Amino acid sequence: MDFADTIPQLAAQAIELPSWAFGNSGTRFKVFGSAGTPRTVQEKIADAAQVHALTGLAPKVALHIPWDQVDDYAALGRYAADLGLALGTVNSNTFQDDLYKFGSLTHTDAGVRRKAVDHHLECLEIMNQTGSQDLKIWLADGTNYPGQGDIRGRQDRLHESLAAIYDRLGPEQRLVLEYKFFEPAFYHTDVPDWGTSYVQVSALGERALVCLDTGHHAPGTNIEFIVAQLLRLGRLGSFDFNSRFYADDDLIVGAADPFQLFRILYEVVRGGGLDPASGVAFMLDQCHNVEDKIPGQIRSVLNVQEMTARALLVDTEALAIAQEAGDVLGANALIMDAFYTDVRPDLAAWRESRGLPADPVRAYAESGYQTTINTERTGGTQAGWGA
Ligand code: PSV
Ligand code: MN
Repeated sequence: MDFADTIPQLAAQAIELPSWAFGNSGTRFKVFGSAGTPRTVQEKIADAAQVHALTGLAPKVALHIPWDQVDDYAALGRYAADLGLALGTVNSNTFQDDLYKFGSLTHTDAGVRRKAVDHHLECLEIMNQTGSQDLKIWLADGTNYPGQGDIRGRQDRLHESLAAIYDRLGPEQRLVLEYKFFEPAFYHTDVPDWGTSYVQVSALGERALVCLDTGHHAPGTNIEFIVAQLLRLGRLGSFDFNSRFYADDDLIVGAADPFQLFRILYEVVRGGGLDPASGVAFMLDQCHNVEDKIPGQIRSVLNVQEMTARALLVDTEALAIAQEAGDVLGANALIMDAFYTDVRPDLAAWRESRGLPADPVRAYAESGYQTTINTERTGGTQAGWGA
């Protein structure tokens, strides 16, 4: 394939931005504030609109509830639409309330489970107003010590709670269950891996799917294998893209290991996941702790686009022949040829042909937007991860 052949698929690519990427974030040691940080969800959406305007790649913003709570979600949807965006995935949050110290959907106390289920029903109500398709569930549930909880009983209760939520999905809505191998619980986590998520969502029904966060695996995990398997099973609902060196680092996607991102996207292409009809949602789940947030998000969507373009360049016919012939090095060379192809000049020219800046990061720096928000956004409380 030449670059020109990849354009129809690149043109259909849409990456959802997380509202929380625009707020201040940090580690348990320090959250640094920065000039121009949004104080409201409306300001977060306005910042996300900059990313889309300069890249043409990010038409949706995901919300996190209660961080992005407002009185009128339909009005928030209209506000986003006026800026050229739609509201996307709604993320629930049962990890910051004292009530959930020992679990939420898995808790032994039926009253706590009820509260956690009700929170998800509230998220579904918000989705009805915003027109969002996906309810994304990530649970902090787990235990820190052997014997602390009944691991098996927790799985049973998780199923019951998820079923109560699934029952209330609208006909166009989906439930996506995200897994994470550790943190904040360290001995066991109730949804630690894709297999557990797959088992739980399969028991619910066809509109329950797995969310794969690229930062949620042990070092050395072959994530592209998981992508291939979930696509094969028809259960890959969405990605949370980010990158990691050590743990759930939430760094810019493709920054730590662009080759891994390429390999993941190659399996997406191979499994038909780029086709919008596949229903795979591409989301970022990142925080920008020390770098500027808007250019950080611009860099992120460009990284996904660049590795998608390279993945599309793999000569799949020649690869199939090499694989069948047992030509190990020949097959590997075909993958590496695509990975080492610098698509940036072609992407820049293609962007310009559509009226977008050749270099969106530079265009943002020259736009004056950052200076404007730095001076205008004074007073109020800056939004942060968790607020
Ligand atoms: C958990 O680490 C997670 O990846 C989930 O997607 C949360 O909703 C998100 O991070 C919050 O940043
Ligand atoms: Mn995530």
